[in-house]
Amino acid sequence: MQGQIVKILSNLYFVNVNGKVYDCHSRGKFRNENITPTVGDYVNVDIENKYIMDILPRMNTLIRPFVSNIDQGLIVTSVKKPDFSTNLLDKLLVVMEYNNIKPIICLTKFDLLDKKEKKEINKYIKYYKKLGYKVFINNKLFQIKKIFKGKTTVFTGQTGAGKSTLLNKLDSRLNLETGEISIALGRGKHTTRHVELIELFKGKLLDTPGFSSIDFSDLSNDNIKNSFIEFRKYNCKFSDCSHTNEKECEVIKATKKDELLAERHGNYLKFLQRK
Ligand SMILES: Nc1nc2c(ncn2[C@@H]2O[C@H](COP(=O)(O)OP(=O)(O)OP(=O)(O)O)[C@@H](O)[C@H]2O)c(=O)[nH]1
Ligand SMILES: [Mg+2]
Ligand SMILES: [Zn+2]
Repeated sequence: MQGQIVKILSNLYFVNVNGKVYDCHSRGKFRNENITPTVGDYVNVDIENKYIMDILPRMNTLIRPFVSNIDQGLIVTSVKKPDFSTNLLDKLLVVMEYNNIKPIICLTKFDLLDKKEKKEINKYIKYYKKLGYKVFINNKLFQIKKIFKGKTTVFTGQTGAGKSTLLNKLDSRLNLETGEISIALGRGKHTTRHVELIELFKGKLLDTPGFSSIDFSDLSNDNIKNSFIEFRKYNCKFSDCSHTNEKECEVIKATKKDELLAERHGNYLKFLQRK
């Protein structure tokens, strides 16, 4: 029988087969082959003995969170507590672009901003929208609900950003655990401890544990460059221009003219140094 892994708790794999969930073990052969089953994997299962027999070919796999077969990523980003960071947002955008996952931005905790701070954040919203990314505020539930139909969407973002809170607001029956963040540190503690696939709004939604840093050491410099989508429209003198210090670089010129957000280009330079 074919099914999909919806949750993993230590060495137990919860597999949904035609709407019924079975707790299965994985076969030793995966370990030998160095394959680790992830949430989102389609698998062949031996229901009688509750064993995962094969993992079907994946469309894609993310390392952090460790999930497979994802269409789109809802990048949940707080504007305060933890403070808004273009660095983290751009990192997630790069990872999504690289893995052919459609990124969608969802900002949380707008209610904690004063007027001046809101204005500042609006500048970024405008920029990311101009790039073609959808940007939602987490109170626009009616609009957010529409994006899930027929898609597998991973909720990703920093710990304490409000991923589980948003899911609970989308459907109060979920009753997912959410956590107060430490005010003293302005940092979150991990509340969600495992990935869970939830069927909702005719789509599949994955709540995941947050993180405080992402490393993309497996991406080459070119992978990173190509994931900054606004760079694509510039024709630099040299087609292999790295957009770092070349004299005739159109990307650098555009940044100086404020056509390109200086922080985006700054993040690009940092990412090349894997920072
Ligand atoms: N003021 C305010 N607080 C929010 C908002 N969204 C979430 N929170 C609070 O932020 C804290 C963290 O929310 P969670 O939903 O647990 O965050 P998470 O992203 O799921 O965190 P992890 O599971 O650790 O990755 C909770 O105390 C929420 O009540 C918001 O829009 N405004
Ligand atoms: Mg959570
Ligand atoms: Zn260039």
